[in-house]
Amino acid sequence: MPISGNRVAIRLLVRLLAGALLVGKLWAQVPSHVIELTADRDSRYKIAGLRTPEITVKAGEQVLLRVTANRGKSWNRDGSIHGFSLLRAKDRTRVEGWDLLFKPGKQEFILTAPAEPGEYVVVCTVICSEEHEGMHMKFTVLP
Ligand SMILES: [Cu+2]
Repeated sequence: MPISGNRVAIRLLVRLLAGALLVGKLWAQVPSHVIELTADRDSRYKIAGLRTPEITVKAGEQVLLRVTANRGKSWNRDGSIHGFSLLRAKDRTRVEGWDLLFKPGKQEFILTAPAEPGEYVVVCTVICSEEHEGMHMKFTVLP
């Protein structure tokens, strides 16, 4: 009796430790730089507290992009209602890994900032209304 009781206790302990390790691992993967963005129904990016939305990151850092997307007047067949594509300001070329599509509601992306400091621009890639062309914002990468 005491032996099987010990076994149960040990099994429980092992499970608890495994659970704690898993939680620790997941926690470690969550970047500390969190960007809260709204891609809104009026074809505008919005960031709370900023009159003109703008994102600033450090070169190569991990960021968590937390997005709330609200449907505009039109959207893609696949259900994407806004896009988010990062371009180099100097030549408008796309940055790999930063071509995102948003579905209605909340969603999160873990992204790695460009290695090269400089000026970038975010543009919407979904024709979300007649105002779509105006859906862009400044994005700065600091050294
Ligand atoms: Cu758009």
